[in-house]
Amino acid sequence: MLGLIGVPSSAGAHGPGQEKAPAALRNAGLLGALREAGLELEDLGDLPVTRFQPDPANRKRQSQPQVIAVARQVADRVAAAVERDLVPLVLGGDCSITLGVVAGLLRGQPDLGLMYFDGDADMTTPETTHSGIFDSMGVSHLIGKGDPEVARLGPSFPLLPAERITLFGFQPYEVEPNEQRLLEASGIARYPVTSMGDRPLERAAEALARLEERARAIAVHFDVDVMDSAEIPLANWPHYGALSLGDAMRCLRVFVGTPKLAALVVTEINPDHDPDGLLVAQFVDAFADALRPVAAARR
Ligand SMILES: [Mn+2]
Repeated sequence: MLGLIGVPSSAGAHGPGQEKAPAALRNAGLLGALREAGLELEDLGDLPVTRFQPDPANRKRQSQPQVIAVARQVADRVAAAVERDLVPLVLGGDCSITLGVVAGLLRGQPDLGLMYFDGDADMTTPETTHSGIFDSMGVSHLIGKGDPEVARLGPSFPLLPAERITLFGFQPYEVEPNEQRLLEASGIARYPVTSMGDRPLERAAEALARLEERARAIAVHFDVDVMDSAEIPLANWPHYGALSLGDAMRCLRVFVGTPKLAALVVTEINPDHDPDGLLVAQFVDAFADALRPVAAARR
């Protein structure tokens, strides 16, 4: 059974908006759509709202205390859900919440792997960032780089070894030169969107199989910016030349079909980009459909 946890936070974002996503998804009927798709789920409610605030005094680590506070709360909620044998479905919120999800899962499952399905590599650090925004620094902190307090959010350090992280769907032109250097040195498995040609599903299956060999449990991080903003402009930070909505959802279906699924995190939906609610509704339908394999696996 899934345990739904809303994380209405834009603490680590480039601006406000994403803190509205859990409510927007609920209002668009996400829970009903998931149940209609055959999923059993328990609603564990939302964390308190944390809205983006600029932090001009800390240009390279904006809102670090807020990012940490949210991630700690997420970790506690996730760990409590796992203790009750629920698979957390975490609705963000900006990408920095995945640090909290991983930290929470690690309490019960040290051999965790992460499928990072995202339009970015998120490998900047306070040393290399131009913005100081933590949602573009998540993966570097998972592997122990960057801000020591953020990197030490969980029960292990680093939170994850590089060989148990796979980046899938990032757009190479979004990766900055310093980020690229860290990425290459890390040895993290990489599946840029530009390497997929017309076979994204085969690439997804291959990426998952490789990660399954190295991890006993797998968390899936799904940033909606892995989808083309020219088709579905929901992501907080637009991405073009990304996967189509259909291909992204088919890849997601592959990832959540793993028998090792430990959690699913959905990030970077900004409902301010969707004043009529039409895109969120479209997303909810496609997302619930992509999660059908989870229902089948858990009957
Ligand atoms: Mn992203």
